[in-house]
Amino acid sequence: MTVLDELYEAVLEGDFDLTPGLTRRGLDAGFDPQTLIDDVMIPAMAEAGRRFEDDVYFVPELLSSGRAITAGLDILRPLFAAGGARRVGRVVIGTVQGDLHDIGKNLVAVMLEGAGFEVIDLGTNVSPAEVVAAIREHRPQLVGLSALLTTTMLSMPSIIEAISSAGLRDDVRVLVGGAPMNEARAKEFGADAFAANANAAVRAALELVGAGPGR
Ligand code: B12
Repeated sequence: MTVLDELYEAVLEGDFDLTPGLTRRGLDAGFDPQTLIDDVMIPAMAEAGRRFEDDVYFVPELLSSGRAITAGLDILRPLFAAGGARRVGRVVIGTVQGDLHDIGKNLVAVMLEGAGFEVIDLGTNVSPAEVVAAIREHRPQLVGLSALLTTTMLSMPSIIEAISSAGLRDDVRVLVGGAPMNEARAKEFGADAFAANANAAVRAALELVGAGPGR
């Protein structure tokens, strides 16, 4: 079994004690962080999700896989941050109110850091008032909102309305994502853009702050 297979198994099996060491071994073997995320960690998490949906995994197993991928990402995060020497902008990101899913949001945050953004991560279950307060405090160019539930995604328009009511809508662009989201919903909710995955999120974020390719 290669180190990549072992890392895949560790995330899938929720072996969060093993993931950091295996992630380091993957780096030592010459694999770049992006490969470890795109080709190993995300597919393992996706398989854990499929097992959950097929009633093979239940909440505890899924939580362990979530902890395992997070432990691996923690090893990679400094490398991404170091790579992003050029500062392209500041982003406030969070998972919306009522929603505790943070694996995808954390991935997006890590990759935005890698692309040169300063990321202020508000965590999960973030209220409209918290987003408004964070915009006032940190003055970001971009706000990223994540929702994984069809019920909680309905907090997105409330957050965007709160930003408008606070007179801050012209100061920030709003980028949204998460499994139940799509272009049409993003538009309906008043967001500026939608991205379906972390790579697309980086492209959209760079575009929104005017630092896209070619500028
Ligand atoms: C892991 C998981 C959990 C874990 C979360 C652990 C954690 N720390 O995040 C736990 C066990 C806690 C959990 C709980 C619940 N979950 Co859950 N969960 C999942 C699961 C299996 C995987 C989600 C995941 O992490 N995917 C991997 C990541 C990498 O993908 P992602 O989140 O989609 O993120 C990518 C993109 O969406 C995008 N993206 C994400 N955020 C952002 C933000 C921005 C700004 C941008 C641009 C892009 C972007 O980029 C990411 C990276 O590529 C999904 C099923 C699924 N296939 O999505 C169900 C799922 C989301 N859960 C579901 C449900 C119902 C629940 C619960 C209500 C209880 C239950 N019955 O299981 C609770 C709710 C808790 C709460 N209040 O939030 C349902 C939602 C149904 C719906 N349509 O509303 C799903 C779809 C499963 C299902 N089919 O029933 N869950």
